[in-house]
Amino acid sequence: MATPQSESSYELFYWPTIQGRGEFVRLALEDAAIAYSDVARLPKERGGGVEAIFRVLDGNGGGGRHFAPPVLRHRGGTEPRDFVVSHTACILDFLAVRSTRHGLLPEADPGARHTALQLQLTIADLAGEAHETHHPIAASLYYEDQKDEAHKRSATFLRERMPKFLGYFEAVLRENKASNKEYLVGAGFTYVDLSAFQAVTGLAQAFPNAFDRVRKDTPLLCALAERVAARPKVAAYLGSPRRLAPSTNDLFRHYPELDP
Ligand SMILES: N[C@@H](CCC(=O)N[C@@H](CS)C(=O)NCC(=O)O)C(=O)O
Repeated sequence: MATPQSESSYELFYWPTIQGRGEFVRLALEDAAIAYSDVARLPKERGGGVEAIFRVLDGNGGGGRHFAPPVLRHRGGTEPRDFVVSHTACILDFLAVRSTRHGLLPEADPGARHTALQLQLTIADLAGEAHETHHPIAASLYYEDQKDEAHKRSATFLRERMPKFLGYFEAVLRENKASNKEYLVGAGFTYVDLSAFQAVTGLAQAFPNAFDRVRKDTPLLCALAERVAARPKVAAYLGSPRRLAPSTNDLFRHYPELDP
């Protein structure tokens, strides 16, 4: 198998300098050892750069128009051929269903697909609200231009919404544990566990004080995140240059003033 950064039949189109929503896809590709190109991180001479993202959004990637990255292109497959898909949850569902040998969904349980998708869409909602903590008015404005609103938005997010989201995933894990299941989808490990790791890690990094306050109420979720981080392929990825460092350009951002 080629290394994940080499040319391959899977191509991810995502902003090259941030983890963002692309990271949910990167983690799935890495854990499943699916070879892929992170196209916008390639040099322009090799078809990379952010221009590659705009080409695929504009429908010049061979798979219709797409609203926003991440976008995944699968080239030269047998079924379906040259497929292009956007929206994080759709991409993960596509990857998981396309080949159960990737191990992103349990083979035996057809119901697991929709349980996984429903959980992943809840993570998408959480990601959207986390973004609003620093961009409550408009993504097109600088954080500095919406700081007052960001204070108010992050206060309610940290007081009400983050505990509700994390408490929900904790309750799912608690119920699964009662029947000796250790992952978010009862039937076994799925891509949702990888995304939950990313959400927990992102929130803990962005809001260390607020996260410390919910940690005691979410022991199973925190333990799941640790187990995911220790998966050999995930651990190798996290220690590699492919894993981008957190920053104040990212989806999960640490601004000390928003995390009293
Ligand atoms: N629902 C989409 C949201 C995609 C999204 O918001 N992408 C961001 C980057 S993480 C973006 O570049 N959006 C541009 C825009 O909405 O105009 C998903 O889950 O993938």
